[in-house]
Amino acid sequence: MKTVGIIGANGLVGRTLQKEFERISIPFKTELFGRQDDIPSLDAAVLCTDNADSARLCEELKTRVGFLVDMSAHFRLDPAVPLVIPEINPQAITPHTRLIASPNCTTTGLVMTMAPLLPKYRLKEVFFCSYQAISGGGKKLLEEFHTSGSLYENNCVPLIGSLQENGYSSEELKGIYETRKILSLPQVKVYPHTVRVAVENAHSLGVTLKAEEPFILEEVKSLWNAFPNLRYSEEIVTPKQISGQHMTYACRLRRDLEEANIIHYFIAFDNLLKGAAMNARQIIQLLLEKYL
Ligand code: 2RA
Repeated sequence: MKTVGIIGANGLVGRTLQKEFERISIPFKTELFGRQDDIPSLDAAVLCTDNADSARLCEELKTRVGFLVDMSAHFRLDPAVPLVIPEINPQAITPHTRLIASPNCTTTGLVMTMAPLLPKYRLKEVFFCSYQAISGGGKKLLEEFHTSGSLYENNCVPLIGSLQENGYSSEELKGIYETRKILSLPQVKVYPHTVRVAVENAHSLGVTLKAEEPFILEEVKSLWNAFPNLRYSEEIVTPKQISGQHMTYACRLRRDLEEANIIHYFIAFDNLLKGAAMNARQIIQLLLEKYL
């Protein structure tokens, strides 16, 4: 029986991943590790660690672990490392791949709604404003949120990650560059604005999307509903409602009042599931089916 390790098993993503592995009956053994533990030889491992630990562990483990799935941002933009969402670009994993990066949670929700449209529409530009849950910031932020007087209490905080010299936040830059890489659309223009809101779990985004062609709303809805793990809802969908669910939801689709090649919509998804642990579990399943 194959053995898959979860490294950083005590963080929010690590714990959610344990539950994901328990939920599905797949034939492998799971072993749990802290980020400082000695790691034995494994068939595969998911690194639920920060950039620095992931960089160190990938180097250390490359001869002992068959496949590494990294949840941090460290390798995501490395051209030699596939950045994979199994519904979108499983083909990015080749027989030679040993290290796979799992994307940023906000980018994941966004591209889940862009990818299904690509066969019909040439997407040119996307603007989004995110309403990101506290759980996306990890266990410490969640604890801080539950402490009275927290900056996040009853608030919206328009900075996620670190502020860069160009005025963008690191989270916004991930939205730009990871979107281009996952969708293989190096020219697509991405206008991100990321905000942390006083919601415990599940991210949401307001999105404006521009294509070369005029959008047909019923066609967009059908393309979304035919895509795995994505649903269009005619009712409004809120993060609180869908927290704990595996689907990414879109709602409030409308065509721009002046330009037929622009649509606006809202999406909500569980950032710890499709935005992180579910995506990692799907990558492991894909590896088991094809390469392990
Ligand atoms: C966040 N996307 O919500 C980030 C990291 N997981 O903070």
